Amino acid sequence: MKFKNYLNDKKILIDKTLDSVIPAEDKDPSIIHQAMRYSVFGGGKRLRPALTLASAELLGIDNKTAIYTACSIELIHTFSLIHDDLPCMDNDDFRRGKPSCHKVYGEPIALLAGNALLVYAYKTILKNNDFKEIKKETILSLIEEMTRCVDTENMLGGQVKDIIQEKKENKKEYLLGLYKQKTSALICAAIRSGAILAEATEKEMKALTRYGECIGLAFQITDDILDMMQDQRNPDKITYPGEFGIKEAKKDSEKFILEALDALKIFDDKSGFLSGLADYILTRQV
Ligand code: GRG
Repeated sequence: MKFKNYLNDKKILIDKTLDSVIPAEDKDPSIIHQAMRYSVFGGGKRLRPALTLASAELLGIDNKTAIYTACSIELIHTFSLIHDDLPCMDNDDFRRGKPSCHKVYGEPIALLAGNALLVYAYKTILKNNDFKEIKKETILSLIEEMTRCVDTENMLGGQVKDIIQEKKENKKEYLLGLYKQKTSALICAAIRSGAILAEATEKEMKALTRYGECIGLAFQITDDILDMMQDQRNPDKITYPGEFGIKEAKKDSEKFILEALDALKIFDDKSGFLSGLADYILTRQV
């Protein structure tokens, strides 16, 4: 199946499940549930949960068994976007072409909606307890993976570096380290979580981890290129294309994609969506 068709297909199941795990809009206190839903159903591409479903599927686990794990990753992603847009962070008035959460609901509610989504990510991953086929040790490993990708060595640390923007001698090494934490960590956790559910071998896990890290780096570099081309770049921030130019940024992004595709070779031709995503990153416009 083509990458776009696969993604559209998975989006239906992902959206339906997300709808079932977040409280209804009119549930008291309704304002926070409205804010959570505004951001979760605000037009996200659902790449991360689709990656969880795809890596699980690659290793023989069906979508039904992997769906709560996939959705918990999307909830963390949405949490990070709400907080990233806040005035004390990137101060972005728009997200996906619509007013950001704090512009609609105000800063205090947006902050709390972000916090609530993290809590619901944990509630959602714990729903795996309903599946007899998933061992308790596997659920613990999933929680460990999810917690690690958010910690101060990963997303939180990456966001700190993004804010304080230290001056470093080797800017490329510094920026790649920051992107690894800020962006690759969650993408990697999405892919690895599918593999954890499937009790992947060490060799499979190593290959998928390398794939995830490379895809994440290429994804963030491309995101920065798109921001720069659409004149949405924050001039106070150092970014890959800002420092090294669009041409070099594109060249390095392609290098990471090739490395990601190389990592998939051990799966022969079974990794359709994962290799399709690699191609998509290089050509994406949104
Ligand atoms: C502790 C989870 C956590 C977060 C706090 C705010 C923060 C620390 C981290 C921010 C990380 C961040 C926003 C990274 C940018 C990643 C990125 C390129 C997001 C855009 O991803 P898409 O295009 O989003 O997949 P859609 O809109 O499709 O959902």
